[in-house]
Amino acid sequence: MIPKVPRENLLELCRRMLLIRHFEERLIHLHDEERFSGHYHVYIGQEATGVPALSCLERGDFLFTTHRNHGHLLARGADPRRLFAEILGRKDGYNKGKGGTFHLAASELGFFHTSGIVGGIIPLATGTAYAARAKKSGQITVCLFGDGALEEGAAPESFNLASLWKLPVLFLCENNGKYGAGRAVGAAQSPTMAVYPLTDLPATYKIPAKQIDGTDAGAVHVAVSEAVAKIRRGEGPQFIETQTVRWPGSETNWPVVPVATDAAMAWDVSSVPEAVREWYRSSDPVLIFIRELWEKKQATKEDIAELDRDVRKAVEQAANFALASPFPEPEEALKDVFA
Ligand SMILES: Cc1ncc(C[n+]2csc(CCOP(=O)(O)OP(=O)(O)O)c2C)c(N)n1
Ligand SMILES: [Mg+2]
Repeated sequence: MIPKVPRENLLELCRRMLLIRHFEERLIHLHDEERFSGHYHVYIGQEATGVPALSCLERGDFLFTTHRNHGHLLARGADPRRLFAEILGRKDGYNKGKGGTFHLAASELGFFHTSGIVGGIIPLATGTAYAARAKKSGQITVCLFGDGALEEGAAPESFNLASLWKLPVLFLCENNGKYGAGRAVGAAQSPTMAVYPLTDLPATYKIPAKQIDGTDAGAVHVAVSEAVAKIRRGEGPQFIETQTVRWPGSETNWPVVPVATDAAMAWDVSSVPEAVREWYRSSDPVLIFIRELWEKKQATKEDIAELDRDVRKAVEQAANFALASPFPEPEEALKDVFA
């Protein structure tokens, strides 16, 4: 289903999902062209979780994210030029090129820290929730992490305190089926987690927990807006598990683009290589959302094609901006350092 918001908001959600998709496909090519080095991860396949979820937040709220962070920043309205520049280690990046893909911080967007340490942000998010409650600031915290993070001891320790102290935090677990989890809600089981379903873990700590289809933007919007309303009313932490089907391009150690996404694939997947066609036909959250917009008469095929073209152009300009940005001076390494 599509979120119950005005048409212009629906088109903005679509634009952000397409932006994430084209940005990251371009990023993979930049890596293949050796424009940056080191490991990195992409958010492709999870766009219908991050985009509608973060649209439910207020400007001053706090966010924490993981190694799969680019999509979350773009969902929150990050400037793709500064994001590309940061990942490429350039001066015009969000962190002057010193954070890179793994340590992106954009405090103006509420992102204080991105961590590649699986589970590491869960206690940090519990901490900002504690601070906001102590200061009575009304801000809430959203902590975005993967299914693998629940294996870390920091997760249940944080759930315990968050529940005990009724902290204003949403734990949003994006289950992308790394360990063979299925798409059907409730079907996800991990061979490295004794707890099944995953929502039983927060529920043990008396945190209300829901499982939803993470490829359904409308379901995500309903679940997150309800959870956020409860948190703002002082009802304490909430937990949501969104289930997505892992993008075939993320199956290998280094991401690969099996086919360049075109919005028209929402209606015709014949151009998609057969080996990955099923994912694009039935599990691609961006194409599902586009199809729904059209079916519900919120956009014509021409509207979608125009949006797709505009986003591609913006992504190309952003990549060129980043490539033209200088690397930081060597002495920058000694600045912004606390000792
Ligand atoms: C504490 C810690 N242990 C192990 C790793 C290595 N590692 C990197 S990603 C990853 C899997 C994470 O799975 P999940 O949290 O579900 O995120 P996904 O990549 O599936 O989105 C692991 C084990 C790490 N980065 N940090
Ligand atoms: Mg995972």
